[in-house]
Amino acid sequence: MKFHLLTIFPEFFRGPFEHGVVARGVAAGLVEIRIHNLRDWTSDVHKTVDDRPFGGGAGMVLKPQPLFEAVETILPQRDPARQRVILLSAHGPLFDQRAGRRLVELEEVLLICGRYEGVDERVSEHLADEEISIGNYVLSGGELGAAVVVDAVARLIPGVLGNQDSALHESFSDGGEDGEWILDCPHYTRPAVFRGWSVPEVLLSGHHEEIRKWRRRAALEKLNRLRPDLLASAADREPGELDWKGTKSSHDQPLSAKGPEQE
Ligand code: 9D3
Repeated sequence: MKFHLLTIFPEFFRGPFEHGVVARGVAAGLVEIRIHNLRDWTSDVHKTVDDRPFGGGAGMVLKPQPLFEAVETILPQRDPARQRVILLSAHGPLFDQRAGRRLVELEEVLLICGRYEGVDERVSEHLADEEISIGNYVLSGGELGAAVVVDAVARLIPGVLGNQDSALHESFSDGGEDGEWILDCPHYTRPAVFRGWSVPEVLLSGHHEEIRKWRRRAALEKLNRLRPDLLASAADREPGELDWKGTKSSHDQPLSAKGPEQE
């Protein structure tokens, strides 16, 4: 799968893509990442990519011309079945695991990173196929969002995760439907007692069936405590299996989430 990133900060991506799963996917030839400098599509001596907003107001806006010409050069024939042009923007629908599973079906994704106060609206209207936000907070530009999307999608490409990880993949860490991707039991490693805190006895018992049941229950208890909003959708998907009743409710716990955000 090929990712294109269009940015005014090409150096930004050195770090995130040169480590871990994404770097492994690139090394294995399963992921290709091409970083494009938006300024390569300017024609003035100052390589101007931004301009003042019509109608006045603070800040600068990314000009449409370099963005249109860049996208048209990078993807000269656009095939919506295989390719997608995505504008990272604070206003798009939120990226989530489901969106990641949709994007991994594509062959080529071009991520446009906005900057400054914004991007000329004609990019959203006539150039990008869709917009994506990575969360309800204000970032300074699309680069972090693009790195998040590449990481989340790249690890879904078959073969990118090692054997160890892909085993997890098949149980419940990344797999199926809403909520299930986050369903993960607490993990412990040595020592069995650390500063007086013991590892749950069952994990040391060697009783594999008991361990499996404990892990399922502990995962659900944690989900119910920290993300009751997701538990509801996970419970819908697997009737009967998500026996979370009797686990601690969010109201018992100071760490609890408030539930679905009202924004
Ligand atoms: C403070 C400026 N805002 C006006 C009230 C609008 C605004 C413009 C530009 C907010 C953010 C940005 C830059 N953000 C992104 O390009 C961005 C983003 C984000 O801010 N939040 C979550 N996901 C993303 S993806 C790209």
